[in-house]
Amino acid sequence: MRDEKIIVTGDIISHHARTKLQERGVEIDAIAEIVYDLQHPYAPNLTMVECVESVDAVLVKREIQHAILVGIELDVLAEEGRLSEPLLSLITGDESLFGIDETIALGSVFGFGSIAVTTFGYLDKEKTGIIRKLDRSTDQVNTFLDDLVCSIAANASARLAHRLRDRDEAETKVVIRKPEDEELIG
Ligand SMILES: [Ca+2]
Repeated sequence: MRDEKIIVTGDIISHHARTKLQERGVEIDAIAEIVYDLQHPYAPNLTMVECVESVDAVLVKREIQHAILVGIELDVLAEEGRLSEPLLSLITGDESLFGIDETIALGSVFGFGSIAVTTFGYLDKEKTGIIRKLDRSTDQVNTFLDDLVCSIAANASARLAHRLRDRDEAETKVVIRKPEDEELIG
């Protein structure tokens, strides 16, 4: 037991979560590309900058950062053989009935509403872009990481969908309001 309690600030957690993703080969742009592919059919004017911004906003959430730290730590410990059996074999073998990798990632999806939950399910099944690359990698253990990326992308995509709808509605309101304004002038 430690005598002194170390206070871990949000800055430290955020920095570590981002660094860990990068160390494991996951760049923000690669997640943003998945978000772009998901949202572009509904928003033809969507830019990659908006997708990157949405991924960044998701990575600010403490719940996501914690999930990233726990998941990647377990992947790395398994890779280095530093877990006890049978957990070690369950993680290194990416045992399909294990399910804790999905549970941790799914836990951080609920904060972004039902669209995020369904998108997570879709990405987990389709494994697009970097998710497929992680899933097929033989260089490192990505049992937790592939699900974490599904979660980040699903959250960023859902967040963007809500924002784009808000923006559309705000624009429509201006159009609707116009005749009223003109009447008032008269
Ligand atoms: Ca997995």
